[in-house]
Amino acid sequence: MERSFIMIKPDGVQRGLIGEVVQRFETKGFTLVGMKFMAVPRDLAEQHYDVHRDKPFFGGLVDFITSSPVVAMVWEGDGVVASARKLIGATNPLTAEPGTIRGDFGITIGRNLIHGSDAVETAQREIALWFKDDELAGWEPSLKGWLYE
Ligand code: D4T
Repeated sequence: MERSFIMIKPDGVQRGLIGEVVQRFETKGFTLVGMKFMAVPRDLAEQHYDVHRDKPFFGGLVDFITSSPVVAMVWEGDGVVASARKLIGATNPLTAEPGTIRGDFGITIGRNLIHGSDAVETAQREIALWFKDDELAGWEPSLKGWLYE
């Protein structure tokens, strides 16, 4: 079953949006298989955003992600990677559609609340970066038959 790495960034935690974000993924029907509340070491933040290393916003982005705790999560379900990106909304919260997490709660790109893997391969890399195997708990929700035909 497909998995995605989802992180509530420091602004989402500071603004008290952990429950709101988790609820959106739960009520959509996805399954939580890993979750930890953590301070992010600088080298982990740099590895996570390695593709942006040469961008002008890289330093500020790493400063931001390491400034205050985050909630790192792994969610599972059919098509979860693309669906999570839709639930999250466009990178810039000002242009993100209402009804999405960024569209409902954000204003500026440097405070866009949440991260979601952008492809299945990226998700695999990010999950391996943030979680050890024994920190993930695969399980079968008893309501699976009411979510999938
Ligand atoms: P993440 O990776 O955080 O889920 O965001 P996106 O996938 O939606 O967007 P991204 O990789 O292009 O950007 C990563 C991260 O950098 C911040 N950012 C981005 C920024 O502060 N200034 C910028 O100009 C851009 C493009 C926001 C998200």
